[in-house]
Amino acid sequence: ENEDGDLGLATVTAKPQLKQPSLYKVIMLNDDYTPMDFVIEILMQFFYMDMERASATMLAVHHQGYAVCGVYPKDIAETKAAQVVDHAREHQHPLMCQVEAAE
Ligand code: TYC
Repeated sequence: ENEDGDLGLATVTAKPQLKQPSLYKVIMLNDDYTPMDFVIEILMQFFYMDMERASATMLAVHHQGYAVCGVYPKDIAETKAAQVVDHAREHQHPLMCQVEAAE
């Protein structure tokens, strides 16, 4: 018999309640100026999409106003969004990303 009594394994395997959502969406926003090819290249470079998926995602943003590019732990999502925006600014494009809790 252990000191947890009959709770046994349940005591040591129970997950603590999370204070923050664990996953965050990186959302790309539409604008009127960023070239379509540039957006496709970003989706391939930063989100590891193949050309077909990158093209479809770019068109979803273009037509719906936004699309989810990926879901990551918070720090990775924020880093990716910042890298995308920095890259766009280096090329004088107004492309914007948002990070939002996934659940
Ligand atoms: N709307 C842009 C254009 O017509 C293309 C575009 C797509 C811009 C996706 C941003 O996140 C974006 N050139």
